[in-house]
Amino acid sequence: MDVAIFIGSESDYDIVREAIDVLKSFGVTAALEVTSAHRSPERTRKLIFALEEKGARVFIAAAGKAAHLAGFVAAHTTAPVIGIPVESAGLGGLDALLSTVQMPKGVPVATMGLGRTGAANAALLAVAILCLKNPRLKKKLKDYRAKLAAQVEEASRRLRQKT
Ligand code: RP5
Repeated sequence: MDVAIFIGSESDYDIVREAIDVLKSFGVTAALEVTSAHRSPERTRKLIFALEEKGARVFIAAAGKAAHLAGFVAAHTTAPVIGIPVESAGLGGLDALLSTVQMPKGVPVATMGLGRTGAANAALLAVAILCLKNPRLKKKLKDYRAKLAAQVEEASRRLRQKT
């Protein structure tokens, strides 16, 4: 297992599924755990150490509201930590975004954008980190980017024909 994914609540699963799908498409293995910085801090602490032991090289943490999960993980490991802020009722996710992004100097969290796009990008950033020591994975990431570029050209061609 290469990537450990934590979600603060089962209700975050729908968002983080996007990250799991992207990782799967790259053949990157991941372990998913529901664990909370606030509701189960001791479980979270133990899981960080246990999953590092099992080979996790990147952590992804998704949480909403006063989202301290990614920061909590970052406080317990020197592995790269990627945070996904999750939207919720009330403040619409701005609460989670600011809680995740505003880490104190010394303990960074790579904070993604909100929602499914943020989750997909979290997986892609994890892949980019793993690529540093995996040329085969790097080739897959380059192919993925080439596909995106081809889609842009194709969209432009389609619209040109309409105008
Ligand atoms: C956070 O509070 C979770 O990450 C979730 O996004 C939010 C709401 O949790 P539930 O009340 O749905 O369990 O800790």
